[in-house]
Amino acid sequence: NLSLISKSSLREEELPFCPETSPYIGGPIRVTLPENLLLEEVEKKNPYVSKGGRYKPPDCESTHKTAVIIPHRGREQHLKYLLYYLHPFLQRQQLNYGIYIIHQAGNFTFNRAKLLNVGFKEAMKDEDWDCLFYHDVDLIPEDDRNIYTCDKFPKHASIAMDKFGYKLPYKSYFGGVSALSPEQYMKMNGFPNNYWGWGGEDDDIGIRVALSGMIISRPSIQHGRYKMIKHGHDKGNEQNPKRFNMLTKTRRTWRQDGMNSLQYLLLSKELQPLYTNITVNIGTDK
Ligand code: UDH
Ligand code: NGS
Repeated sequence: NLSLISKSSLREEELPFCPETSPYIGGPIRVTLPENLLLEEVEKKNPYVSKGGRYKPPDCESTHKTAVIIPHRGREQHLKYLLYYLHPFLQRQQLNYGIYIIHQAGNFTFNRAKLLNVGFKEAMKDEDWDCLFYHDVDLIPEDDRNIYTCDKFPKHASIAMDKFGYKLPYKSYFGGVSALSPEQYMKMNGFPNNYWGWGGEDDDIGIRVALSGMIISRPSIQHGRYKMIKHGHDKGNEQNPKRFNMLTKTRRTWRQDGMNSLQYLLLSKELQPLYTNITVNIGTDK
């Protein structure tokens, strides 16, 4: 039906821009983890989310395009709770957004930072995102005013986590949730690919920010609050004994190791109802 098609495209062109501050944003969020929550219920609660976990405000044109990149393996329970909170949270902010799960295939040692590099590369093939949020699966934002857009400098968002008593554990901490524009990301050659196992990769990323001539931006301590879903160490993500030594060398390695040396094998890309699932073989430590 031609007249319908032209009508709907006209409507889209005529949408006004969304206001600078969304009228749907509230304050603190009381995070609880409902027992027996099903992914189907999360789908039902988010009827305006389209295939691959994409959303645009229906009544205005968003001025922000944000991709959320989540490194993942074997944390389906956490993922379910994160999606339950994150979709409505991002919709209240009137963002044009997409959620990507970067799933590490196989049982080799986990590599969070390399998965995030894959997420950047794959997400940018889909869309000209102007901001990418790098988001641990177990961190749920606790305040609506923690806006998921990028700042002038790389942003560390999870500055007040419950497990650290709602303050930074140390001054240069850059773990959990961070946000960079593609320009900021490329300026620091992305993230390191060589941190296999737990620890240090977030510190390396923080060091890269400084080495590439930028500074860390942070939300206010009242807004950057997160609840961490409690868990133990994962099998396959044992502490990386090399991390301290590697961190002394970042100054020498960051230009060679990062986006410009990233290699991986894309195994599948599925558009699930609530997220795009990218499954990848990232190899293993040599
Ligand atoms: N991740 C996975 N699967 C894994 C390992 C890590 O999905 O097997 C992802 C996930 O997004 C996670 C992130 O990588 O949020 C960071 O890993 P992590 O949550 O294991 O790291 P964190 O520092 O916790 O949060 C480490 C275990 C702390 C145990 C404390 C026991 N009291
Ligand atoms: C530091 C780690 C970071 C880690 C942070 C918080 O010591 O990777 O602790 O850890 N750096 C090194 O090991 C060099 S946590 O309390 O969440 O387990 O993110």
